[in-house]
Amino acid sequence: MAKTLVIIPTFNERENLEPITLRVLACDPSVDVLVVDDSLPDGTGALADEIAAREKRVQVLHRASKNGLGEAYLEAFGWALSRGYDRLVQLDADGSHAPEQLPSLLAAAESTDVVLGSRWVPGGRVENWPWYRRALSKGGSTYARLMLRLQQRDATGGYRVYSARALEAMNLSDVESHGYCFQIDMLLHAVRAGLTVVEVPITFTERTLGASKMSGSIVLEAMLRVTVWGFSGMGVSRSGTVAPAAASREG
Ligand SMILES: Nc1nc2c(ncn2[C@@H]2O[C@H](COP(=O)(O)OP(=O)(O)O)[C@@H](O)[C@H]2O)c(=O)[nH]1
Ligand SMILES: [Mg+2]
Repeated sequence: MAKTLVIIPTFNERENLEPITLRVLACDPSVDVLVVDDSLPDGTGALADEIAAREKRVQVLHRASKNGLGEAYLEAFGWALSRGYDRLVQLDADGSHAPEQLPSLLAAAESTDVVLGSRWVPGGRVENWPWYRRALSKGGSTYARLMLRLQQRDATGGYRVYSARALEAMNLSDVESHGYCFQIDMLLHAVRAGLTVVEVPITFTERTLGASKMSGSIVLEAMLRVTVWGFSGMGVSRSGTVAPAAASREG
């Protein structure tokens, strides 16, 4: 059976951590959990250690400072690959991604390299998001799709499954995005590596506890990087293949 790790990034998520971890453990008895905590004295890291002491399937990766979601995930991917995990799941700590939907993502992962939990395909939904977050998410995905010629509808979502084989093929050493642009960066890397990507509808529910870490600088980073990638030919060509300019850049 595939060895699966659910990676939960945390930054100031003390109220959310225990419920989400227990829900993940309950929804699939075969998965392990890795909490990747960017230290903040709100005690999330200490709570993660307490949970890990009780639950054999939970481990914690402590990072010294907050350097963004991208770096936290890259460190976690390296951790997981070096320990022989076959499938790596990304899942937010704040309850927006329902662990109860994990079986449908994992089922899709049986026959594809990358699974995107998608809010913007038929059957996908967003609950309790204010209009501006909805617009930002939909607008961001649409802009990335047009600039980079991606086929996928939800380029910015953070509920995903990667096979270890996919991550190894993706040349992660040149992923530089810090904020949520990391999700677009990863999708672009997957497509450029010729991997198969499938979208599975999810219901995304806005958090009820704690605060979002979304900020103006995160939005700006995504806009700038996607624009630069688009104009420098890093996207996918009209025929759906990697553009020659981009392909040679990789070599
Ligand atoms: N380790 C780590 N986790 C982060 C960082 N920024 C955000 N997160 C986590 O990423 C997930 C999504 O963040 P959130 O603020 O809910 O984003 P939103 O849903 O777009 O508003 C949550 O689990 C956060 O705790 C970071 O810099 N480091
Ligand atoms: Mg959130």
